[in-house]
Amino acid sequence: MPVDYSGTWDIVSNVNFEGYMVALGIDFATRKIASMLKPQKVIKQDGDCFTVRTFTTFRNYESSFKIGEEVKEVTKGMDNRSCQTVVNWRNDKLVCVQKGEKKNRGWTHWIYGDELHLELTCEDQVCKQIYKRTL
Ligand code: VL7
Repeated sequence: MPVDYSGTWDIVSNVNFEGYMVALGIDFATRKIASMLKPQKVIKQDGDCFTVRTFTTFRNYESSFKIGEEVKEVTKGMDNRSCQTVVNWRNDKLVCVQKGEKKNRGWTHWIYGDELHLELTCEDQVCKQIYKRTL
């Protein structure tokens, strides 16, 4: 059985979110608000088609993608940049490359036991988040 990311996931840890936001050029005031947030991910997976919704009390973000298909992504409500974005499988991991103005930008998701892991990368900064399924 292939891995299924579908579900509702609540953040339980968030390491170096600040460094990631600085690398994206997010201003001080927005970083102070964003650092307090407890994002929830709602993921719908239908084969190789995904919708990932990130909800917070401040802003929400949604991305839809099909594995291997490059799409234009505008990171609206985050740093508001345009990227050429593609997500691929690497074994059971979801590996996203966000090509654009920022070097080395992307994210990787994987599931470890009952945890959803996420690494967000921009330039030399890596933010590591862990989510658990809502009960
Ligand atoms: C990554 C936000 C910080 C601006 C607001 C904070 C609002 C919630 O890329 C993401 O998810 C991927 C992988 O799951 C799928 O789309 C969302 C959120 C990081 C970066 C920028 C701070 C302002 C946070 C939307």
